[in-house]
Amino acid sequence: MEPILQNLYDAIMNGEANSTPGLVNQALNQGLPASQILNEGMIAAMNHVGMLFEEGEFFVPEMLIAARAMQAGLAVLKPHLAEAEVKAAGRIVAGTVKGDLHDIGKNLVCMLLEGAGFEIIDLGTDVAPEKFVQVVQEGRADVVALSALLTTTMPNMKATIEALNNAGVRGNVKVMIGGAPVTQAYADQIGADGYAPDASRAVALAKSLMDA
Ligand code: B1M
Repeated sequence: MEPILQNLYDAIMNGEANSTPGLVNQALNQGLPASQILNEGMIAAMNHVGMLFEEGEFFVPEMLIAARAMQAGLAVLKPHLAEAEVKAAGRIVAGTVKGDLHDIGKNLVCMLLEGAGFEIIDLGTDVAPEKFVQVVQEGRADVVALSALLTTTMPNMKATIEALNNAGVRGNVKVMIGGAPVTQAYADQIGADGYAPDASRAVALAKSLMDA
């Protein structure tokens, strides 16, 4: 790995929110592509954090400070990831489902979608089904994008689709889902229109849903 990416990886692992933005800038100044910085330096570090948590070596506070460092780095990387194309590819309402506070992946998906010309309404985390329904009822979205990182909150993706159905607006929008525990099989099972395993494929999926 490039030394600067190793430093960035270590900074995120150690939760150094102060030095992380500077390291992202250094990597950019060295001419490394934003996607390589993101995948090798940043997402890889978060995956390592998750592994250590699973093994009982890290606890919630360590995960939290690593996440803060990641967010600080992402803020610097954002303009380089989101190189705008022609605007108004479609309107997307996005959020992490009810009960779930993980937002790094959802934020990345939103950044790339924005960069691809989509207009984003980001409802944040812990979003109740009714909030998505409200935006759809107001006619403000073509696509509903749901993220979940916990097996225990995945059922709230299904609950959101049911709420859209019950409100009679399911036919007005496409629903796409994603997040580490989510699969294509789950998307099929709950009647979502699409699943994407990562942020760049989420952009391709959103484009194909708009075409369809
Ligand atoms: Co939590 N956490 N966490 N956590 N956390 C995981 C998810 C976990 C896998 C860790 C582990 O055990 N290995 C585990 C879930 C186990 C499970 O359900 N199977 C877990 C747990 C258990 C918990 C708590 C329950 C811990 C506790 O309290 N005992 C708790 C739950 C809180 C809650 O939500 N109610 C909790 C809390 C937290 C923090 C708050 C400390 C923090 C989140 C901070 C934040 O997000 N602001 C945190 C973190 C940081 C993680 C890990 C370490 C990293 C997640 C992350 O940001 N990854 C995570 C372990 C891991 O994932 N390896 C873990 C980087 C991010 C870029 O990837 O989010 O997967 P990801 O997004 C990807 C794709 O999934 C996809 O694109 C993104 C970019 O490529 N994607 C989409 C995501 N959404 C998409 C939507 C789409 C399409 C693609 O379309 C709409």
